[in-house]
Amino acid sequence: MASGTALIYDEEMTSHKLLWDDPICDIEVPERLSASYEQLQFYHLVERCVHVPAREGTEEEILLVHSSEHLEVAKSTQTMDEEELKRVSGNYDAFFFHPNTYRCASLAVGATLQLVDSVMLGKVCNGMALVRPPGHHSQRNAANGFCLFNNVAIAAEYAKLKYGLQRILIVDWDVHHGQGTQYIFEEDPSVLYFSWHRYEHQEFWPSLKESDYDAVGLGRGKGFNINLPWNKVGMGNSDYLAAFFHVLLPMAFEFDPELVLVSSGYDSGIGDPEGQMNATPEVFAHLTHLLMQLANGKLCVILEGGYHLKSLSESVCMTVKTLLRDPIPQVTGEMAPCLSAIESIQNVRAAHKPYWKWLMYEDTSFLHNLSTKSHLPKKTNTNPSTDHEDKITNDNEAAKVERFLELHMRNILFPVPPIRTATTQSKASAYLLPAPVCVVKEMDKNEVEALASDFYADLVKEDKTLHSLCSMLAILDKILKKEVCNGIVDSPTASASVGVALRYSVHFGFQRVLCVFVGDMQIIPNTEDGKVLVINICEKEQSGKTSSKHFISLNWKEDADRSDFFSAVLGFILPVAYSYQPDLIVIAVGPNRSIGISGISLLFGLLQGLAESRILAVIEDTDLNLIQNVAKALAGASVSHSGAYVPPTQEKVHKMKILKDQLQQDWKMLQCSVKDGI
Ligand code: Q9C
Ligand code: ZN
Repeated sequence: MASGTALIYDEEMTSHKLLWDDPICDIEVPERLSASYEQLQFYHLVERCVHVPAREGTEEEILLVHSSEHLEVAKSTQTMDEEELKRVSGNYDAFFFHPNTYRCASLAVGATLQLVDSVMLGKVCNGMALVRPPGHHSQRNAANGFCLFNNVAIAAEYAKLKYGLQRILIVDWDVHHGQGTQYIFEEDPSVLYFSWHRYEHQEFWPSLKESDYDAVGLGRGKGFNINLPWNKVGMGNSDYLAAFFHVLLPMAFEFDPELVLVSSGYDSGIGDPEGQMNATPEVFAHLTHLLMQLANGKLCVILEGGYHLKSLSESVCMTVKTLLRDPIPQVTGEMAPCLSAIESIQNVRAAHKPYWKWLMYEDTSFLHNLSTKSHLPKKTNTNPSTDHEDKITNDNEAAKVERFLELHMRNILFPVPPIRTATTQSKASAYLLPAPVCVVKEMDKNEVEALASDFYADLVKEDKTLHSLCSMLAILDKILKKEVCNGIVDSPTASASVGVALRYSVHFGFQRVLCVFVGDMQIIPNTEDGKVLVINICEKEQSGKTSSKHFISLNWKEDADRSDFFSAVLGFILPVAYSYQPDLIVIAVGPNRSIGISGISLLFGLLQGLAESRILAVIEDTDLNLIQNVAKALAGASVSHSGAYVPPTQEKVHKMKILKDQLQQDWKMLQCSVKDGI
């Protein structure tokens, strides 16, 4: 399997610059590129990447998307004087030409295609291209919004042609709508295009009706264009994550792309003058990590917008760090999407219900609201307490941005353990594990006996229990002391091991431990009020155990070889986990598990976004294949699932809805509709 992260940067792309006064275009400066690259150098991320050179895109490649007229106009600007350049630029909405613009735009296309080639040929697993000018506003026959050629759209056509790809996902997290990309693919079912964007009921540039949630694609492309309009400024980390959990990711898993391209604009980040949003740089680590679970990890990130130099460059670093598989920093702030975000999410889900099996059983009885949607900004606010402040003074705003970015500096510099995964040599699993693993010496028996008897005196009387506790505690200790990131232990008595692990971690000082049980296990009741959240995934309801805030029972039985568990992980487990913000995760896999191996790998992969990636896996299962897959997931390998994802049955959707309704006041990231009285 491919490993490594490509980084593409060519200083020449800083030569494209504005030569005259233009208050609309003057934010698209060369420093956007150089500052991002310098920050990558500062964090020593450049030397950890595979350097891939840029090249010029060929005319043939540009013509995959653009008209020959457009190409000829662009070429003709190379020899123009300033006056002529200004005149041609005036033909477009928000674009400027410089004599070297054609050369730069062609390098931007070529750099993007070099990245696609590196990933598709297996030279690297993923990568990022720092390019200028950006691309997603550019259309077949027009420059627009600082964009001349649509780098990402060309890359998608190129990948289809050169590698025969049939399903490509484009995720556009830039704060502007990539209307250019939408127009290019709106009739094409082989490219799924997702964009969220500042919209404000069509008040915000480019102010198009077709940027709204009801533009779902045309003809054979119906259902393959997803617009999530933000109707308020101030959207933050939880709004973005909710959009991924409740809209993009389920669609993406059902679509099952062979390659993921990101139109990676950071004007959706905090401090940006265009976006006016609140998401901190850490959120881009999470978004990147979530997308790394698709397409076997084949992820190409291509720069689009981003105009606050500090916010932009820190967010670029977060993205590259995540591509390199460093632990994921925690997101800050209360985890609850705002009302306006929930409204948008609900609307796009309803609009897409006819096209996605996963949405088939959605309740859309509120649909009459949609037909009366207003194109005027709503001045009234039905629930101000859950909404962002509309107006903040500029002084406050700047200070707040500085504070956030300072906080972020602590996050990005947190130490990276040199070794990711710890295990003991107790079983055959050790030599099956992918490197790098750290084999830990078991803890001394007497020490453990003393330790565990504090908590569970009768447990340690049994010799095999004591033995497995020795292994588990040795590993847990390394995780708690941050010597390793995660660990895996096989235990004949998983529930006992987990019971002790939870007590030990809370004793150590952890405030929130998320514990996921998969399979039949005797769950030792926890007395650590609120410091442990249990999610129990099993086939049958345990008698007398109904769900409560800190004990959630999710009954889920997967059909053999048909993985429908993704919808429960995305729509339920992740939202609960992100609401809780654990500082450690313990996952126990026991006998009679009702979830297949690919579902379990997915669970491990996705939960690594939390608790700074600290996960202890306790496996009570003799299936070496399972242990191997869990170890792989912990080491950061992407899940390969051979297109086995299927949507859940109506019965399961119904079950999940009841649980969601019961728990969404406690775990607010579950909220994805405004009906039922949020
Ligand atoms: N009144 C990108 O972020 N603003 N482009 C035009 C006209 C243009 C943004 C305002 C913003 C373009 C790649
Ligand atoms: Zn933008």
